[in-house]
Amino acid sequence: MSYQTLIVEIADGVALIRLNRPEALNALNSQLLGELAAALSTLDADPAVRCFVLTGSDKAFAAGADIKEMADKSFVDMLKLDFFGTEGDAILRTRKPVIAAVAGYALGGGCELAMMCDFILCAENAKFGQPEINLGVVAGIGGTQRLTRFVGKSKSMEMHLTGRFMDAAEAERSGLVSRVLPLADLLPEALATARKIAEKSAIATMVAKDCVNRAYETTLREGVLYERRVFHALFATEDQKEGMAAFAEKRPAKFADK
Ligand code: CO8
Repeated sequence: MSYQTLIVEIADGVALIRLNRPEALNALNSQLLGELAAALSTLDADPAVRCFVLTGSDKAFAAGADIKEMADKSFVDMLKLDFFGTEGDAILRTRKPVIAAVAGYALGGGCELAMMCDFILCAENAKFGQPEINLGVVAGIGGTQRLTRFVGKSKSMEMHLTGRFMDAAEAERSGLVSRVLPLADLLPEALATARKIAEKSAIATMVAKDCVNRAYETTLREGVLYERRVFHALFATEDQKEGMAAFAEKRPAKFADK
């Protein structure tokens, strides 16, 4: 696989995908989005990959959708292109865990892309924002919905109405990111976290991801019922037998994804 706007490296069960349009602070144009969707769906089916890390540069995870590409589009153009519709679906369909490692700007579509990942680790220099209001538009790939679920209505509304940025400390305080790290530690720690996930049963990680995501899609009662059924179902796997036997025998588990 070779890409013009991404750098992809696979090691120890982890696929590191780096957004690579430094000249535009990784602005998401259709080429990058198409390549990202293709890479994720190809690698999601690759048994050598058990977890993803999605990152950008030290200066920008992504500074939003590519404003220059969008500027002259009409309503009909956007409707026909379904800009980011298909690509966004490909990201959300990824069954293996995806960690966003955010340094620098994660703005507009960049913030929305990070929020589509399973969790966000960020560097101390991270800046999150939905500044679309300054361009005379609003978030278009889930920002009004996801940011509100992450940080609550008041903060989300303020960010969408004013376009102000949230720094790393505020993002952690508000539940947008799981941890803040010094910039130099961000990628090593994201990769170490991904390797830790890659050691688990791939069946259990897939199911855990599915269950947590249910919390966003359904009522508490339905979500708890769903979790209980899949918990029961995991007792049909060899990995459950191995994991529990390994605990009792005081040894590390060797999962076979069966
Ligand atoms: N699109 C295109 N080019 C960009 C973008 C962008 N979003 N962001 C930065 N660039 C380019 C700049 O134009 C500049 O290029 P050049 O050197 O050719 O002039 C280069 O990247 C470097 O940027 P700056 O010189 O501006 O760097 P600064 O450090 O001075 O500023 C900022 C950094 C604050 C991040 C600034 O670049 C900025 O404000 N960028 C735009 C942020 C923004 O408004 N993002 C939201 C975009 S809209 C969006 O994401 C909608 C998502 C939903 C779409 C779905 C459609 C259905």
